Amino acid sequence: MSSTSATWTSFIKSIASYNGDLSSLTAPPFILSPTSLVEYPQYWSEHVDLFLAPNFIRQEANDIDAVELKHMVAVLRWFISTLKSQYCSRAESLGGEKKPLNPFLGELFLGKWTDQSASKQHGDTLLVSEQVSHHPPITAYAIENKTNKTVLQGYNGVRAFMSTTALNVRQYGHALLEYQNLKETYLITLPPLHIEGILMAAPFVELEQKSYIQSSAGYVAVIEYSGKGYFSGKSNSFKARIFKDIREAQDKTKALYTISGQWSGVSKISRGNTLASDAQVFYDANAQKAQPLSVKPIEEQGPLESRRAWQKVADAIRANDYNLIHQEKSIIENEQRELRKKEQADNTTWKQKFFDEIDYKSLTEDTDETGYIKLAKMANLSHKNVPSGTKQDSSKEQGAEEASHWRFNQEKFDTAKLAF
Ligand code: 0T9
Repeated sequence: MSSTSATWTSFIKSIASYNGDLSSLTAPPFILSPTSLVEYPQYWSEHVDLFLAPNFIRQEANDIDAVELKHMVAVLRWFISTLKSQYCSRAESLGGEKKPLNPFLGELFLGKWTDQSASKQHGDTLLVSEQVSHHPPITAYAIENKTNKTVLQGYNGVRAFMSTTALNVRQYGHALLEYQNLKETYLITLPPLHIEGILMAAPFVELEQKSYIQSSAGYVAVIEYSGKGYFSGKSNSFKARIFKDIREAQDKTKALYTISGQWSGVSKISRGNTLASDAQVFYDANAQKAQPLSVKPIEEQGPLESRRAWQKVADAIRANDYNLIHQEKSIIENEQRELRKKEQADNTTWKQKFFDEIDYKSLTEDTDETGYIKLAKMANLSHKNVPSGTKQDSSKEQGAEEASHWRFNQEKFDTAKLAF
């Protein structure tokens, strides 16, 4: 334990002078995860049934709610169901939050969820995830169900700053969820978070502030996060409200629905602005088992596929062999350096496989096929290069640059005819 605490102390010192570049952090082996960050998009769809659920919701004769509102409630339920996978799964499987492997440029992660529904109306759902940038690190992903014409696409990058006790993390990017049969699209922003427990060498994630889900039908969900010691006193708490539109969201009493509880446990839902004493269960994270995706055996994977590329490093991490970790990592890093040198000499750049960086300077509401600009405006959100969920009129957005955003190239993906 004493050697552990010594390396941990020096690690803490290195984070204290941390400059925002995650690759510069050299952490002791026991805090390393054998999984690359390029795998994390799988957490969006470990509850495939909820992801596809809106497709199966119909307007009923005695409905009080418009069908688009029913869809929004279902999308919110799916979103809440992703949080435990996204933010608690390392704590559950590895005993605490771990530092993921820093993906190399062009790294891929492919997998699928097979249809396990009783109705067999779900069909298979595919995940393609690609490291589209190394400096700064950005992962882009698409999750596609062709049977139900449902596509989630997004990209993600983080910036982190150490305060005295916690690592504060801001996410850049967003997700767009399209139900093509329903002709509805949803913009999803990514919440800020911080890593607590670092001083005690027992790190865990806590979400903070807000995130938004804006429906193309107008409805908007505002989700507020809190941890231990806030309004409910419990960790992983949230309160979400659904409004008719963003104007109504100025006044909480206008909420159509309120959902409150723990995203890693039970949450409840009521109509209106407060949770009634007889509120129905909205989602119970412990009652719904996550369905992990299936990935081809390593021997059948291509050289850019994450688990194949990192296999030796991952084995060294599992064996707790610090020298071997370092040795195997260096091989990958040197290869990457050589590749970049060669590109420079040849006057070329790396070509991303399935995603394009779209320059939004030249796009308008009408020419942006994804509907992102429109949805961001509907939610009063900035579409510039600012942390996800930044409001349009906030001080941070004033001087910010117009951003480029990473978009899924369906055509390239279809022509590649990948075998999953
Ligand atoms: C997108 C998610 C993100 C990635 C991770 C901050 C973090 C890297 C980014 C934001 C996913 O959709 C959701 C979940 C967890 C986030 C990670 C938690 C974490 O600790 C790491 C950072 C880079 C570290 O590893 C810091 C080192 C160490 C002190 C923590 C163990």
